[in-house]
Amino acid sequence: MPCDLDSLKRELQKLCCDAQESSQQLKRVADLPEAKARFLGRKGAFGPVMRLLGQLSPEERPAAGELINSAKSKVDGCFCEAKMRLEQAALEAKLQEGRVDVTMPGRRLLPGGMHPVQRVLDEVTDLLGELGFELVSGPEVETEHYNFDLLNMPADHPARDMQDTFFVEGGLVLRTQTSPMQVRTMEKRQPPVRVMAPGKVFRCDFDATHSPTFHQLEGLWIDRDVTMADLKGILTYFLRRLFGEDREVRFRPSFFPFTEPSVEVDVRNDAGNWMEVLGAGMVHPQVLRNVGYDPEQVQGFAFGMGIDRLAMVRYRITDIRALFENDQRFLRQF
Ligand code: 2NL
Repeated sequence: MPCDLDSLKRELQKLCCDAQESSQQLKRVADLPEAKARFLGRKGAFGPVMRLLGQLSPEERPAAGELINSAKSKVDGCFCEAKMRLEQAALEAKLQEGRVDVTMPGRRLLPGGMHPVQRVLDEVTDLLGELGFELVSGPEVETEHYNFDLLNMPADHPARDMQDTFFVEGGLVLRTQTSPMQVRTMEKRQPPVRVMAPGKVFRCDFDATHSPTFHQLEGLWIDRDVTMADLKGILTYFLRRLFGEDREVRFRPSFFPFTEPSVEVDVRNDAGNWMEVLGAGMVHPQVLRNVGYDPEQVQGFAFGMGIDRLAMVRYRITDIRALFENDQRFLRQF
């Protein structure tokens, strides 16, 4: 090692050159601390130089110290510069990677449409709500007790046949109508009871006019003196609100096991044809007894309608399958 000021200068110059070169060759921020330590660290290249100080004469030492300090800060400056350069490069790379082409055309948003079945259902529940019917809903998987027995359809009744009903493990069925919900409501409450029960129902039947899953809404009004006249008045008003003020409405005698007497209700369409839209009747005394009511004290009417059928009449849809195939070209019309 040299031991005079001149050779110290030369040595420091060489260190500075080395540091500059080393810092300029750095490629990653992560490598920087180690490279810097090789010069300025505890065991770095400046160590031997410091030891050299001791060998100089006391007169030379202050000047030598100054030279060393200035060299150190030069070296430090080299690495500072390198750090800035590398950080800038990393930022550029990151920006480049996440670049967004703001001139690209956007994705087209297809407007959603309300399904015709939901539209009709909303309309019907709004209307019946105005008339004082409260909405109730319940399970789609039912016991045979609620789906059939309490509705006056005993075990040997043809409606319980395998061909119509989906049977589920454990003696349960997929409800074939929404009446079980009305039965459950009557069991829980005392008259007056005025409720509507909309929902999915299930029948083992599948062709152009039948879907295995469809939508039904039933209504029920029980009080001390609800009569067949109320049934006719309310249903006529309801259908005219739905299909138009001057719509012709017709009641035909019919049969259901859970009502007596029973009717079917038609409206005349624009082509002059009668379309069946409702089934209804005075609740059968046996059904009233089954839920713990006294048919000598209370009576009332019930009605049921297929919402899918109503939507088909309303929107002149001829194939029921259009309602659940979810073809965008069809649904977009609503
Ligand atoms: C139809 C006919 C109907 C009922 C449903 C009912 C419910 C209870 C008691 C008595 Cl809890 N009846 N519901 C009555 C008559 C007809 O539906 O054509 N549905 C699509």
